[in-house]
Amino acid sequence: MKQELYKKAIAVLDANFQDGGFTIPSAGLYPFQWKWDSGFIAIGFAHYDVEKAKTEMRTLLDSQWGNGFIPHIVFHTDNDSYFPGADFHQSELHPLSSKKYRSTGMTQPPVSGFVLQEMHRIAEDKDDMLSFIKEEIDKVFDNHVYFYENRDPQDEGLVYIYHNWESGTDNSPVWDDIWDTMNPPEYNFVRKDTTHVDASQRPSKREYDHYLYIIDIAKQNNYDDCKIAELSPFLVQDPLFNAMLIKSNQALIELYELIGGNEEKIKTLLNWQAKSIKSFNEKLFDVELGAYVHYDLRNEKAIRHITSSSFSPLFANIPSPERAKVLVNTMMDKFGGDDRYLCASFDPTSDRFNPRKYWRGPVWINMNWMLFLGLKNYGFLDVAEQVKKDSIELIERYGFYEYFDCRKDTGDENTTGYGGNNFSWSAALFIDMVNTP
Ligand code: 2M8
Repeated sequence: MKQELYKKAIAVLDANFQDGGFTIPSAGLYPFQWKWDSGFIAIGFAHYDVEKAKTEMRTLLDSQWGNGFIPHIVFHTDNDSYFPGADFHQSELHPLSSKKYRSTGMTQPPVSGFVLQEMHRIAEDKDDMLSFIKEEIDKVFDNHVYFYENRDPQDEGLVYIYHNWESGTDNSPVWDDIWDTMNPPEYNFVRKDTTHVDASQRPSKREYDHYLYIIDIAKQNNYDDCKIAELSPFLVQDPLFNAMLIKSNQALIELYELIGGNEEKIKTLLNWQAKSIKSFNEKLFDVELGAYVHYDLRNEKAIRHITSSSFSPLFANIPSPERAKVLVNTMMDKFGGDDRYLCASFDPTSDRFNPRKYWRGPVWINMNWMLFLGLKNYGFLDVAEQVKKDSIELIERYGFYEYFDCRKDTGDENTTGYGGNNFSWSAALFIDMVNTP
């Protein structure tokens, strides 16, 4: 069975790989290249087609802007089955945007550093992979310079995101508190996502109004970072985003050490690391909740909800062993239980939890992959094993879907996986987890 599924995972990835040298997340629903998807996808390819893994990352890093920024979607084609597309985002408004690719003017979690390191770990021919990494690594470093120089206005070592789409966890209930502070206009537009996926599994029209309004503010200011920091109603220090930055910093340090002769960059990275990890632990940990939480920088207050992002610092070695224990207790207490798969994306004990809707509760394979590695790293081997087992079982039961119900019994025998099918990162990270003892 696993053998068959493994072949199917490869078939999903290969079918989603495009002539332009990138992989779409899911046919129909997501027809372009997405930043963090690409990173996870490259890890999957690295197990069986090294050239495709390299191409995926090369293409992504080729979309970098003159200021080091890497966009969240690269619009390689004129496909109009996705909204909002290139004409809405208008990346050309920014003076340093790529002249080669149209893109969005927002980014996504900084996965590239740790992805390069994973590719090196997986590669059989380490020398060959290291030469590839040598060609690309400075682009990732420049991307981190961009973050620390432009996204950290109070010089804390914690970077902000200015849009929920930058978080990757797009309509998490965490953002509801921010939507309450806004009153965007009613936009007239044609949704494309709900022609591919049942509307009950996607964000509402009113939520989209908020998403578009933030982009409009950024566009009115030509995507200028200082103006965005000053004016965006959404300005958040996200634990998942910052954990990935920290994980990638560490990966860059180790890769530069392997390459040799990059002392200045290593020094810079070490300074960022020390400051970021310290602030992360001081500012984002909520002792009462026993978990890391988001911080609303616009309204200067913590957003006190537990999400799967709350546990992502395990992946980046951020908590002390004692704090890691607290985190795992919180996770098992609120998200665990015999009747549930690990790990729901939002606190199942909250009244905002919705097991069917996008980032408001379902299980996501990329989050599980991170938790699996993080838990293992801290020695929580049983829980790590459970996260891996649950991920595989969900895929065996439903297929390579985008997200899954965390309830083992939904009360409806027609339950399927949710969102897009033949979803690339579910396939890619399945391949990686199966290969990781
Ligand atoms: C989802 O986000 C896009 C916008 O970026 C959408 O809903 O249209 C999210 O799950 C995001 O994390 C992911 O990268 C993207 C493509 O898989 O889909």
